[in-house]
Amino acid sequence: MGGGEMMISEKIEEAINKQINEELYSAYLYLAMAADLEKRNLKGAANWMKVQAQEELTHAMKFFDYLNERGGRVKLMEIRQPPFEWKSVAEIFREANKHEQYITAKINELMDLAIGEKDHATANMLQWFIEEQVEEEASTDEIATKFEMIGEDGRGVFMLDRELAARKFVDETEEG
Ligand code: OFO
Repeated sequence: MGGGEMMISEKIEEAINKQINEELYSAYLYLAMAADLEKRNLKGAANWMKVQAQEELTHAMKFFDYLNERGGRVKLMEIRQPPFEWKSVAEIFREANKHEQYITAKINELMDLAIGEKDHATANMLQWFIEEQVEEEASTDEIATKFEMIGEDGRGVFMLDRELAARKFVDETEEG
């Protein structure tokens, strides 16, 4: 922390700690989904979810690093247990999409809080997440919709699974 900077408020510190937990839960949830997809032998879809889980860890770390940078205290909390099985591959991706909508709401709440507290640095950091959430919602919705259209058509599932196998992890938080 440089001299003269305002210490992060307790309210914002607490909210960021909660968000670190939400992001870690997201990783946990997507890993659980990956495990269910592995069980169904959908290796490509499982790969997509594993990459998603890795992304969530980078989101948690972005908040972790930010809080430290602002002189706040990181307090790790218990991560709740995610479900371990779903009805279908379509349901898995639809649930992932619903979860992303929930996370978007959390990010928006954080932004409202930062604005309310006139904490411009936090609002600026959150801007990255606001944009990221648009992408997160869009990608999960697109895949869920495709699986819903394909339904039980084995050929279609096979093709889409192959497409999802191509996803590779890139740490998007590193670009600022
Ligand atoms: Fe962290 O974006 Fe998904 O949850």
